[in-house]
Amino acid sequence: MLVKRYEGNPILTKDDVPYPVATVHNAGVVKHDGKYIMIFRSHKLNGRSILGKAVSEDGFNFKVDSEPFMTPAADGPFKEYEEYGVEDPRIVFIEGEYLITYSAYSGHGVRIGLAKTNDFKTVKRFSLITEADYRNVVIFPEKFNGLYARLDRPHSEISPWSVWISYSPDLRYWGESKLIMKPLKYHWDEMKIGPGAPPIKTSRGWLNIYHGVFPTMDGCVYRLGVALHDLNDPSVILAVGDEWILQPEEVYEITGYVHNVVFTCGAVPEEDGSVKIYWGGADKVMCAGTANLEELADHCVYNSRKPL
Ligand code: BMA
Repeated sequence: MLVKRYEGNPILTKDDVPYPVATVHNAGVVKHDGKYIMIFRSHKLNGRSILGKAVSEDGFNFKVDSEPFMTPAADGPFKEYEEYGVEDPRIVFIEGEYLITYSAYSGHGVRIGLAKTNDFKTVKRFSLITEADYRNVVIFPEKFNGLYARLDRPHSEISPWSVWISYSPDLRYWGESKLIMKPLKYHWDEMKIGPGAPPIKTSRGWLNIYHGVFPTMDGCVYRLGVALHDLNDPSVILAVGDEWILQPEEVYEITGYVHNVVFTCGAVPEEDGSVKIYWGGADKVMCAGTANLEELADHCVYNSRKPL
């Protein structure tokens, strides 16, 4: 098994949150000042989402702040686009600051907001960096030829939901977009794919842990897979593991708010070559597991399917 589930799963549930929520899931996680910081999504009891913060010494035992970290903007240009909630945060550290990309929902659709923080005490919204309908934006933790790079997943009925790359000089204006990976017909990720955790740098390439969706008579199944991007040119996908690395198997992944879902927004590489992967179980609880970065790269390379 490539991903070993933490024996104490789920690591965080609504019962750990000191304000009323129905779920705790789809969290971005980073290491900051020797501690693990988790920014997680919760459904409030009206069905709309907010973001909370939890802190841990060991990456598994988290304590939740007494107040939410981000709620929909109450005024300014973000208000109109966050009316229905803020969801699925990803965090990356680049050039001295943490960037948080999150889904902003409103009656105008779903688009991506970018917020910045240095300390996770205060957070400042920077820009809405896509129009509707986009989800799953992850920013690379390094620049390429002086440009920021991001993976994203536009909504399209013509070409199935696929992964694109775009570049920006300033995090505000994005362009040079290119389609780089598509779902594969009659395969576990045939319906949709989307970036998951921000890409992780390894000696063999950027490791991209993504989610794939398969439609069944009993609804959709969300699983995780892994792809390897070229270190110097992340628009080049070197290999994609043909098989998933994680699928809903435990009770807390099979039943919950939405059943049969494992969905990642964050993974933390460690100095010993392991990686802690965090995922939402059935859109209701937070789970963690560990994997080995070399083994994940092997998984991409030794039984690879084509990205396009
Ligand atoms: C996606 C997003 C995720 C969610 C997943 C499974 O479309 O809404 O936040 O985890 O569906 O319900």
